[in-house]
Amino acid sequence: MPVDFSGTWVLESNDNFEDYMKILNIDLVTRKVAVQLSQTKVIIQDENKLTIKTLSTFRNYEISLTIGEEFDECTKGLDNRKLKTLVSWEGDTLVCTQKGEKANRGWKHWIEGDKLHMELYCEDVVCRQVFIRKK
Ligand code: YOG
Repeated sequence: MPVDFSGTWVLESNDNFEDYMKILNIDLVTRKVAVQLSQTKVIIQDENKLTIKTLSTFRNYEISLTIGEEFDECTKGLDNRKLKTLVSWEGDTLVCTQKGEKANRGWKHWIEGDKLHMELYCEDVVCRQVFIRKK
């Protein structure tokens, strides 16, 4: 296990989230609410199993997966698409590809000090989020 992402992480910056939501065809009213939200990631990592909860006052989203094994993801409550999702290690970075209707979709997570970094991408849009570890 290269790195342990387990912990509770609170959103500190959220760059370009609006464009990421636009490219996923999220409607204006929902975007206006979502862009204002604080998000908390609760990550449980156990060997090659991973649960990631993304929590907010508006909606929650949770995935559980085995690293290195493709699974069916449905982004229920987000853009409600069906994806073939694969999460794997690239060094100490967790890299996710989400095959589906939208090209070049996925995300990356890595840790620098007490910060959890995330890149969310879809087509030509990249959203960058930074979370701070909750003590
Ligand atoms: O995380 O894939 O950590 O699943 C991205 C929202 C906003 C709802 C959140 C609720 C994409 C309305 C998940 C925000 C925008 C906007 C809190 C990102 C879609 C709808 C849930 C993600 C991975 C990696 C784990």
